[in-house]
Amino acid sequence: MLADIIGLELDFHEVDFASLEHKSPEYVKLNPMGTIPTLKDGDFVISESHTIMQYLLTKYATKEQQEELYPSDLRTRALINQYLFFDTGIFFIRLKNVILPIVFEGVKGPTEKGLADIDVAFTTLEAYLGDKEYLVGDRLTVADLSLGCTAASMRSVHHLDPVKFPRSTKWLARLEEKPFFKVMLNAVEILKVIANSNQ
Ligand SMILES: N[C@@H](CCC(=O)N[C@@H](CS)C(=O)NCC(=O)O)C(=O)O
Repeated sequence: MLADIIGLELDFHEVDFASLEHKSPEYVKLNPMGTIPTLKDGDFVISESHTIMQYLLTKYATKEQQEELYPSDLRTRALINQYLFFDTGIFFIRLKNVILPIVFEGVKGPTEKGLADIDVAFTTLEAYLGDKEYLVGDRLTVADLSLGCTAASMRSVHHLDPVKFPRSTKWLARLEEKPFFKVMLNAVEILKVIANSNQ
C-alpha cells in the first residue's frame, strides 16, 4: 500500500504459505523470523513491515510524501511510533494468536479468549482514534496503513461490532474506500477462505 501511494513499483514474489516457503532455509537466510514481508533492495535485506515502510519512505519518497505520511514534528512522529509499536506488539499479535493455530495447526476456529483479546485491542484503538478521522488527525499516515492492514485482516476471524466499536468501524470503512486499499481487501478475502477451510 505504501509503495502504491508513493508511486514505487515493487517486484513482488508471492511466498507460498501452504508449502511453508516462509520457513524454508533459503527464506530464513533472508529473514530469520520466517515471516512476511521481507524486502530485498539490491544487496540489502530487511524484514518487519514497519521498518520496511520507513526505509522505503526515506529512500524512495519525495520530501512532501515523507512529511505527509510520517511527519517530522516531534509529537506527531512520537504518536505515530506509539501506534506502530501498538500494532507490532499488541494488535497484530492478537490476530496472529487466533489465526496461526487455524491455518497451521488445524484448529477449527477462534477461541472465545482469542476473540475477547481482539475486542480489548479494538477498545484501545477506539481510544486512540477519539473523534479524529485518522490516527493523528485529519490526514492519513503510516500508522493508519499498519493498523488498517491488521484491522482489515481481523475480518477473516472476527466480527467488528459497529455498536461497540463505532470509531474503528468508521475509520476502517474510510480506509477501505481508498484505491490503494484494494490489495488489502483481496488479501482479506483469501484469508477468509483459508480461515474457514478447516471448519
Ligand atoms: N511484525 C511483523 C509481523 C510479520 C508476520 O507475522 N507476518 C505474517 C504474515 S502477515 C507471517 O509471516 N506469519 C507466518 C508465521 O508467523 O509463521 C511485521 O510487521 O512484518
